[in-house]
Amino acid sequence: MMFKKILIANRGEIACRVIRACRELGIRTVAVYSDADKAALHVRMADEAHHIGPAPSAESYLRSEKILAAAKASGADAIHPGYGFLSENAGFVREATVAGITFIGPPPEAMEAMGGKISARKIAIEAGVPVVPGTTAPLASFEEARETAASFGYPVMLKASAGGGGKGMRLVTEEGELRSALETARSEAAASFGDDSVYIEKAIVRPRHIEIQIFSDTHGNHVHLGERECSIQRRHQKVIEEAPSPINSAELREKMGECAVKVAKAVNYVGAGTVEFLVSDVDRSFYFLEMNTRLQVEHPVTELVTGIDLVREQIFVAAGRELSFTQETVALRGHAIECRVYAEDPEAGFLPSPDKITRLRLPQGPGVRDDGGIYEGAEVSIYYDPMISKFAVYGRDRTEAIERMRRALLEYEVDGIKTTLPFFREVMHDEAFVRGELDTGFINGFMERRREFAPGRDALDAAIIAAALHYQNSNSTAKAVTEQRPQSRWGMAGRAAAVKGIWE
Ligand code: MV4
Repeated sequence: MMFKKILIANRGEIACRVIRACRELGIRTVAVYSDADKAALHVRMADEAHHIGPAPSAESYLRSEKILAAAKASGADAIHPGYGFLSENAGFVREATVAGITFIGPPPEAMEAMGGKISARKIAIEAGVPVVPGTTAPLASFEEARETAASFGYPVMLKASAGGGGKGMRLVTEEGELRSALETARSEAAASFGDDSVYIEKAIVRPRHIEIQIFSDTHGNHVHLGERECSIQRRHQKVIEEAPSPINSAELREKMGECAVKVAKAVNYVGAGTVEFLVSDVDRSFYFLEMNTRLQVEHPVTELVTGIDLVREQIFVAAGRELSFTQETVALRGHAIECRVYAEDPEAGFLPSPDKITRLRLPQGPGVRDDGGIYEGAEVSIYYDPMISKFAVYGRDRTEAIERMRRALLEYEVDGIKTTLPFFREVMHDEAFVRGELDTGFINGFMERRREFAPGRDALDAAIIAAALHYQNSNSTAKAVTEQRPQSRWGMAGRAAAVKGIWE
């Protein structure tokens, strides 16, 4: 059995990514779109497209009845949810199943088991997987919080049971702060999730965020595909991801992989999933954090180092096939780095920069991959996540990958909107990044180093003029680089300096 037509219940780059996999398999594709997305790339790429309502996602991409109506009208036999929107909505999975349409993803029971943080912690503990020391029930009182915190010592972390994305999360460094922190966490949790239950954990100081990709089929096979290092985040949004993690040894990978598979087995998982861990930089002990029951944004880095097309595999698994690989045949090779390109201005505190893309030139050559959802002339909408593309490189080792990313980022040209590209050009030259010293405090540290070492206005002007003069008469490919409109003074000097080898 193979699907003839798949509806993609999403937009942007991930909708395009899924359409590509379907096309390779000869499966027809159905796009859905809101008023804001009439001219979007995913609509242009799909075989057919159905309008599902106004621009706000609450009135379009989040409306299960509209998506299901489009699926029925088009005769789709399966739905791929992408990530976000309805991808982790168990009710939607049940509605699709009742309508006789296959949901490409895990069973709703597995989603629900992992949906609540406390429930997920309990399952991990029962499966023999290490979790951060803490409570496995919501806190009943301040007294309970005080006693638990005292039993494993400060700092501690208060988290919303219904939580996610750092909302309702509070770091408490001493007992004096506990009472007010508990109140804030509760009211934030109530406001965000309509549920004020909060639990407590020992805080891991400046942890690494490392996650394991797992894959399961309907025949009881569960395999892990190694880790991704996702420590470089801003406001709980990942910004740069890589595979493998610069700190991971084969030994640690095997241990973490085994634990991830235990969690997957415990919930009878099916399809692609990710088990997140916090890893202590002190002794490399690791702790289960949560499981994401969907394909993740950063899946390309795993694809690059395993050679496995995760979306193709998702479709096969949903159609009932056995996994095309076993734990023994999965081999990790080389190193991949991904930068999430956002329509945001790094010079203005990463303020969204929605507008028309007037120029787009993508990097080419060895080892590059761009998963984009835009084109030259497209409008970036204010209504959705401002991520316009994911740019990834592959190298035989981390050094080659970094050098390739530096080179490719100089080729990447976007005009009309501000992007995070100039920021990435600088990070790729940051000493701590190059050494692989990554933790969840990386961006703050980077921004501090940047302020400290920022050249003055005169020095910048001199560097820009010198670089421009130097390349004006040269035939070097770098000429094109200096001709680009600088997106920031720093970015321009960064490019000039990188091209001149000042930072080498
Ligand atoms: C933690 C932690 C330290 N100790 N839990 C942030 C979002 C949520 N998924 C869990 N998070 C954290 N939980 C304990 N016990 C530190 C974080 C954290 C973090 C984790 C991953 C990536 C970036 C982060 C940034 C700040 C805090």
